[in-house]
Amino acid sequence: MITRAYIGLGSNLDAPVEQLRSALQALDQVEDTRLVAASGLYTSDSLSPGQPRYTNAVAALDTALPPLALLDALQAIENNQGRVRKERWGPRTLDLDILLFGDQVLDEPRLKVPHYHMHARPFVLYPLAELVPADFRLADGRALAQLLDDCPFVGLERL
Ligand code: ROI
Repeated sequence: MITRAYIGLGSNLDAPVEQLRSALQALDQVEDTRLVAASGLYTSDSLSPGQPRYTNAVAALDTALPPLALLDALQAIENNQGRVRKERWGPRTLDLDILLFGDQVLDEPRLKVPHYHMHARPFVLYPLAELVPADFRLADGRALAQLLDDCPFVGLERL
């Protein structure tokens, strides 16, 4: 079975734009997985004060992997691109989050889908909106158009 998954990409260290470009290539090379589309790149201030600005994007993948195997593959890409986990919300060379995994709702210790914070993050919602139809709904039924209405395009710059 093939599942359409949406991945949030973020970086605020070591040439973020290059980090995201490499990550998109790496996503296309994950086993049993194909990169279907990528949004434009967006920059915004960090939600945690005192960090460099972030560059973010969203990618659509088709994958035959189950969700936790995809998560393992994403963490391998993060590690490969020099991610060092220090503080929880600290700056990072690369952050890859599974935002949506088909129509699945998952609440597991390692993986909650739809991603818990995505509804409040313009740097996730606006790039996602580039990749899906206007009437798109998250797996839990929330309409993307409503989330966008509630989350103004503030502080976001499309490169
Ligand atoms: N802020 C922005 N703008 N983009 C991110 O990807 C991001 N990621 C984070 C925190 C520190 C919450 N802030 C962010 O983890």
